[in-house]
Amino acid sequence: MTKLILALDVLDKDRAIKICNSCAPYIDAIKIGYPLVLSAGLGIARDLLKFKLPLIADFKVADIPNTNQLIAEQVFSAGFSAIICHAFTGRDAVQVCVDSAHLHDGECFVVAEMSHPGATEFFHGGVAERLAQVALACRADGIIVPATRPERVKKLRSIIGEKKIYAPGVGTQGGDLRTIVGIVDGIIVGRAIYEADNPATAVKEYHRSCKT
Ligand code: OMP
Repeated sequence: MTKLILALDVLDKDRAIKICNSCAPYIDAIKIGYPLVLSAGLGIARDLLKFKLPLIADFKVADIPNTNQLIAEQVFSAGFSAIICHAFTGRDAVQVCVDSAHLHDGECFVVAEMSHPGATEFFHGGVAERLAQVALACRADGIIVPATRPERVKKLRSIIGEKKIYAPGVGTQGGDLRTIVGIVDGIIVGRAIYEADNPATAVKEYHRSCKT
């Protein structure tokens, strides 16, 4: 069973709630980040908590340890249950995100390799592998990998072992759902659901693929 995580990158609070109303029964978590939080405010977390689903804060935190800690504290105080951070900042900066998450009974996911075409510029040549090692060393709960590159997912799985792998990039970014669904613990899907003519129909399709 693969988790289905809705990436809710819309800008309007009412639209966000409406999408969640139709999608909530078919998803395992909601992920929000800068687009919705900058437009609707951090209080949107409270509004989404009523769906009783884990809420993932995708701020791709990438600062010095002290600033990362301040960000993580805000995230978990707002009711999020997981945070996503970058690891190129180094082990100490990742560790505070992991520690803050675990202090709040939450989870921390580390970006190992990104899904867009330009990601090959810096994440290849051994970098993603090293970032996955940092995630492992810091006892992060999992990594983010590109659904657009299944061969890379397999390579990073060999490093991360049993830890969770969440993969964005199916649907609009071109990743093939059927190839990816069996080799990750969760897929992250945004536009292919919330921009569909009927998000409820779209989410049910993804749900079926994840649960069979
Ligand atoms: P869609 O392309 O609309 O399905 O959205 C994908 C979601 O996953 C967006 O919220 C992205 O910010 C996020 N994402 C990526 O697309 N690629 C990555 O490498 C990492 C993420 C992420 O960390 O969630």
